[in-house]
Amino acid sequence: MSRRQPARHQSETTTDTLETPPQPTADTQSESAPAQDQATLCGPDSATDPTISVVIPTLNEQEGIAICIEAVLSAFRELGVPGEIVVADSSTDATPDIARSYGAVVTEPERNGYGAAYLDGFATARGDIIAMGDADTTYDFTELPKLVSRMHETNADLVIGSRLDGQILPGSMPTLHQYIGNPLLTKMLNSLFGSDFSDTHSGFRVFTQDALAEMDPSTTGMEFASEMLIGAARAELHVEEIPITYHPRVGEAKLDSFKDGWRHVRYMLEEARGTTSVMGSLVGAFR
Ligand SMILES: Nc1nc2c(ncn2[C@@H]2O[C@H](COP(=O)(O)OP(=O)(O)OP(=O)(O)O)[C@@H](O)[C@H]2O)c(=O)[nH]1
Ligand SMILES: [Mg+2]
Repeated sequence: MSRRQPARHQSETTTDTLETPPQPTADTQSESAPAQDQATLCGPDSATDPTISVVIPTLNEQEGIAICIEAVLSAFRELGVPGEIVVADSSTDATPDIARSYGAVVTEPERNGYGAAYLDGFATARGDIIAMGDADTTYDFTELPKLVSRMHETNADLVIGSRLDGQILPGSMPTLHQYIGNPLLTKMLNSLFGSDFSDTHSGFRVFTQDALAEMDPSTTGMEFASEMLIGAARAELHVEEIPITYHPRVGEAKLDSFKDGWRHVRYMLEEARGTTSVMGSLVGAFR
């Protein structure tokens, strides 16, 4: 991975704010969140600046959102810094009500799509550090502190949780994705953009606001995941990867394997056009 001067890291603020305790709705699957969780949560009206913002896109994730938020709250407690949870929601189910009941900031993206949701959430995020991840319990947000620690220890701009270098639990990733789709798409991106990522489709990432400005993503669909990393490679950001455990999803998948896989391929080829010998890179990658 290429290296450059580390991006700015502001010192961590203290955790002296107490927000309104959560009032989970009746349809929340989990137990009530302990009041102490709120000691480090910056809600929508909080005057405290969060150190970290966790941005979660949601499209009908009422089965997973509470579990994810509780894991984030546990991570904030462990990190000992004020944090906010931004849920970029396009749901028609109880997801936004559950998120609000925990004190999350809920935004309503104007456009549909995974990328559009993240763009909306990132625009709202106030923390110097931003974390991103799904609301379907596949990523374990209690692993967040180890990504943040790696960022601080190495002055990284971006830390990626790698499933392919970590543990993929049974039932969490279709065989086609685990052994063909994700490795091939990862290899393709690395070949075209001279990078060395181990899992370009991991959606569990932590980065600085400065790194976000340099990656400058703008796509609205699932190709957003590739676009961010192409931006990171081009900007020669300092990227670190850390093995994570990938868990089975709750709720219905929103990903369309072939349609979304093709969006990534098409996006990569369009981006690479004119900047590199596309055919040469691809032949080299799969020789
Ligand atoms: N707001 C919003 N969120 C979305 C949209 N599409 C997907 N999401 C959310 O983005 C996250 C990633 O979508 P997933 O369906 O989990 O896609 P995936 O992780 O590639 O696929 P799985 O492996 O099946 O989980 C989830 O939290 C979704 O709810 C959308 O159009 N709008
Ligand atoms: Mg998912």
